[in-house]
Amino acid sequence: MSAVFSRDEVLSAAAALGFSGAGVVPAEPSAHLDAYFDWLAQDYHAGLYYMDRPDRTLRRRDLQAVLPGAQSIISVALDYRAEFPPDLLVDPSRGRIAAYAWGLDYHAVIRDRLRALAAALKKMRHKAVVYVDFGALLERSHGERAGLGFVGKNTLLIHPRRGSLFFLAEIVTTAAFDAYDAPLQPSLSCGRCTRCLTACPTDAFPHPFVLDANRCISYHTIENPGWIPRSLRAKFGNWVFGCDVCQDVCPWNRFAPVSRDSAFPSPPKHRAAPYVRDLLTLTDEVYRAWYDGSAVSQVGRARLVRNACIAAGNSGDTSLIPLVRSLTANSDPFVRGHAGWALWLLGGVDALRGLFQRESDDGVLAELGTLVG
Ligand code: B12
Ligand code: SF4
Ligand code: SF4
Repeated sequence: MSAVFSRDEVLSAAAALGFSGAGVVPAEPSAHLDAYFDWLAQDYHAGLYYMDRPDRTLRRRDLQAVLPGAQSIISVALDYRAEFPPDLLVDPSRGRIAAYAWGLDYHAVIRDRLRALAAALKKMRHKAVVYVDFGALLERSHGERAGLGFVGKNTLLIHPRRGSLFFLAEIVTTAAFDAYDAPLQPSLSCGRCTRCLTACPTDAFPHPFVLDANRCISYHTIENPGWIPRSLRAKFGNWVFGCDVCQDVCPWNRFAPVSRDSAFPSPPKHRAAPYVRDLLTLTDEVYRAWYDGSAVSQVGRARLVRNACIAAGNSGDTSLIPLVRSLTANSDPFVRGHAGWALWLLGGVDALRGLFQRESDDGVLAELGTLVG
């Protein structure tokens, strides 16, 4: 077994695989573990129960639980910014999809490339585990240690020349390296800027550097499988999958380069800003044709239609009333309930007449009951 690997060689190999940044650090726990445990203690993880599972908290605390004998972490970044007409994104007749989901699903794209990198380590009989997003690893914290950026007040990892529109992923390995990377200079930071904190539509930052997922549009549109809190819905605007507001306002993203990676091309309109009308009538076939292979395919059609009901309500477009009304007979109770809310917003209490008689789901009845007061 080769004792020590060359840092420069592994970084060149990462660049050859298309990664826009890479760094190597010793396999030590995050210096901000306390911030993670405070976050859990405040229930800021909302319904992301996997964040609090004992086996997961153990792995975040102790990298030896991830891989016995772990010596190093290779952190990589992949830019995903693509060009798209900005006026279409803010058109209320269109739903808005977060930019990270416009291209191919990054989990698959990155996993395949990192496996190629890990194969070189395995060839030398080292162990190597590939992590992309889902793993029990504080990716931003390790990325920060590896010099891939600094943590902004919006909690994103920001690179001074590339902004924050990049994904992170890692290889944890038993291999040791001849040199290790260091964090960026401490002078690179948010300074006095607070734009993201004030721009967040739902006030999801209780403090700088801390996000409460219970209030985050990204959490609710992607991860929440059920009822979206009524008090937040009107603040969602036209977001139907994820949210980019705290990145769009960040001055560092003026420097975010357009990705040259074939996995993240300029998207067709339905990938970034589909008409709300089209989402309200989305069939399984069209859903598959439009979103197969993208991160949007992970949430399922019903959740996207539920989110489109909120965007329909927020659009103020009364021509959508017939489509929203027909969704109050949908087979999915969450679609029916959120369609009821949109109908109430667009047509008032009178528009809800007749819905109670044919409804049998307790959750939907409770939702409608609250709307009529
Ligand atoms: C859970 C999760 C979410 C949750 C919660 C987000 C959150 N802020 O915690 C939700 C669903 C809301 C979410 C949303 C998004 N996510 Co997300 N998410 C994750 C996931 C799976 C875990 C994050 C986590 O551990 N949170 C717990 C908190 C406590 O940890 P943390 O925010 O990472 O912060 C650590 C923390 C603990 O170590 O302390 C740090 N720290 C460092 N310096 C300092 C300084 C101070 C003062 C403090 C207090 C803390 C601190 C350090 O940065 C990661 C992937 C992963 N495995 O890491 C992706 C990840 C963070 N998400 C990502 C993305 C792209 C997004 C979205 C942009 C998607 C979208 N457009 O809708 C939004 C952005 C919202 C936002 N402002 O963060 C990327 C971020 C890339 C980047 N450049 O930062 C990641 C890394 C996925 C990936 N593999 O690329 N996400
Ligand atoms: S993703 Fe949107 S809702 Fe979530 S913290 Fe950022 S601006 Fe707020
Ligand atoms: S908007 Fe300002 S405060 Fe927020 S992350 Fe960017 S630089 Fe930091």
